[in-house]
Amino acid sequence: MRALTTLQELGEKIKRCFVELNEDCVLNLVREAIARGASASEVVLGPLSEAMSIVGEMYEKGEFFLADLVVAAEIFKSVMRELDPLIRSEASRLKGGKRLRVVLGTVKGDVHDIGKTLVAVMLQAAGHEVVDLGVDVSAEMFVEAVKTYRPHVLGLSALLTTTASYIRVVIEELERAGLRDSVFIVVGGAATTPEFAKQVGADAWVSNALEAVKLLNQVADRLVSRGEARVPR
Ligand code: B1M
Repeated sequence: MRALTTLQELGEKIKRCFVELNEDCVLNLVREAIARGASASEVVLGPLSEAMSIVGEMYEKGEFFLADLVVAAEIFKSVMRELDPLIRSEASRLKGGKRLRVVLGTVKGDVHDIGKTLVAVMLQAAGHEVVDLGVDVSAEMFVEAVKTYRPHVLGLSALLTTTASYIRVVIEELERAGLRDSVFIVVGGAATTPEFAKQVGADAWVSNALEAVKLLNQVADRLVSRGEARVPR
């Protein structure tokens, strides 16, 4: 008798269909994985994100063109649209008792928004208030947003090696404006690492959206125990 396809095998199939840029195949397999008990965030942060990295590597090797990256991004977004209610419901189970206000954006020169948007969606669903500044955000805009919204946390995303160094510029501008110590700075995105985050003077680095929620829930607890967290106005 043919063995039932395991979730791991389904994950591999999802990756293959994604790399073939076959949207219908990806969506059908994602639906099957969910029906068989996979969690939506598991699918998005697992096989789907891994497949996106493979697409990126193929682009780097010249096996894919920029147009293929655009198609891959559209497929990823289609899956995220379909799984959005499930992702939100799963993240809402990570809800801590304390809410933080978070300002989030992809830095100047960088238009990659899929990962940053996923982080925003999961943080919101986990009960935090998120002000998403979008992509290509200048240091001045970040400083203005910190002045306006007085967030507990500032999330900076960078996917390009050329734009990652701009994170340092943002932090220096915050220092100049006397705002650096008012906010906990978290860095993420493919062009960043924990070492990089430390070098540029950020407070933390996270690898993915789930880690971002877990970290910010811990930060919320820490700030509350120091009497510093407040329910966002
Ligand atoms: Co571009 N791109 N791209 N791209 N692209 C990369 C980043 C690249 C690594 C591909 C490669 O060559 N291997 C490469 C950068 C190389 C480098 O600098 N070292 C690259 C390049 C070169 C470029 C262009 C320069 C290509 C060109 O024009 N010649 C160009 C730049 C445009 C610009 O920004 N100025 C470009 C354009 C594009 C598209 C527009 C076609 C498209 C983006 C569409 C969009 O975002 N709307 C695109 C894509 C799709 C990619 C890859 C393939 C996938 C990115 C992605 O969406 N991943 C990418 C390869 C890769 O990243 N390995 C690549 C899925 C997403 C869920 O993961 O974004 O990592 P990620 O987010 C994760 C974590 O990183 C973390 O949590 C997220 C969710 O789990 N995280 C945070 C991210 N931000 C966070 C913030 C936080 C916390 C966690 O704050 C609290």
